[in-house]
Amino acid sequence: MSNLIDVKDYGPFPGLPNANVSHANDLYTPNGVSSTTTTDQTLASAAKESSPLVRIVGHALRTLILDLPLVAVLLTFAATLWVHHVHDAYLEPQLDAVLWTVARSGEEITYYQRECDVTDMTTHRGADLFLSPDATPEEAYQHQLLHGFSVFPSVLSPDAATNLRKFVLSRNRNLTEEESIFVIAGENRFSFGLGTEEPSVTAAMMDLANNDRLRPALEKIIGPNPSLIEMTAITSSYGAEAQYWHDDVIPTASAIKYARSFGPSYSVFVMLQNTTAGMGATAACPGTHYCSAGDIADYCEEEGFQLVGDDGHWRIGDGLLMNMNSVHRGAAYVDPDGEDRVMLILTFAPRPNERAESRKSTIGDTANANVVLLKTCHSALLLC
Ligand SMILES: O=C(O)CCC(=O)C(=O)O
Repeated sequence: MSNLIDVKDYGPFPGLPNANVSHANDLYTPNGVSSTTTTDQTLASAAKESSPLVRIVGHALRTLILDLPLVAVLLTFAATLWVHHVHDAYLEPQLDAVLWTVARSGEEITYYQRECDVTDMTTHRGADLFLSPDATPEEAYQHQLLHGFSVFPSVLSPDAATNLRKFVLSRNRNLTEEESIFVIAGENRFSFGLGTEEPSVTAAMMDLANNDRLRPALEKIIGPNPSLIEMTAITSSYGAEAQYWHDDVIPTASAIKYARSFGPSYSVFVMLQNTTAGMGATAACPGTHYCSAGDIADYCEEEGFQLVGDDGHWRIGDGLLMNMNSVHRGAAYVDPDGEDRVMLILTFAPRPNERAESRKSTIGDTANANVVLLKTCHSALLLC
């Protein structure tokens, strides 16, 4: 049996797998001696040559050239999907809600076109618009619903009013173009926004927020804890001409004709010094907050009147609560001996509330906040 090949000695036969050894490259020499040893030595020396450094560099190159670009593509794709989702689910509905279009104005109207004439004026006497100091919140509320103008006595202490007035006067004639706010008939009139960094502003806010007649009446009208949407000062000085009669929000884009689309808004004008008619005390045309058409400016010109009481004054710290749909104007300043008439203006709207209050801010052409809206109107082709 000497010519039988001993597997143990010579390795597996060609083509027969051996569970213990992988020798795909094994060759059998004519004398039966395997070349495996030679091949293994070659591989071993190759392995020795590919040092750890080469392997690390290889991995790094692969990561840089192949893996990272793939991850970047994947992340970009995921980010794009997310941005689309945020846009479609949140931003677009909000933009749609803000845009006031001709189609929406046709569909969403809730109130008929109400033409007013002079008989719609609720009074012709300034004193009728001043509440008595002991008026209850319910009486103040009913008064406001009737006239659209209600003067609350002493909503600001004389000290708070005087300090705030000093601050406003110190700024008026140094305002930059950016700080100045547009005001109708602007010559000899100044207006700018107030911020809570000024102590006299915060002191005044505390007085107003804690007033036990103004606050409950306002909350009865526009709901609890209303949002403050404007805080400015307007000063008029000798030579200021009468403004044209105007409302601060327009019927075609406000609660008056679109009660479900727009929230109501109310301004509070507080006099920071005793003010007379000659100093340009605000003029009112009461009852116009229910009007959406008619020769309103004409009859207000004839029958409108300035807000001074029977003693000829609108006193320091007295605050007018005014429905912004009410027609009014800053009167001419004609008293050469009068001091500057400084007025604090706060505007309130219902606080936005999920599922309860989603109506948008009204659009107008005079109030500070609305000037911004008006500019947006032009660029977004809104109906204004
Ligand atoms: O100065 C005032 O009394 C009123 C000002 C006003 O209504 C306005 O500037 O829009």
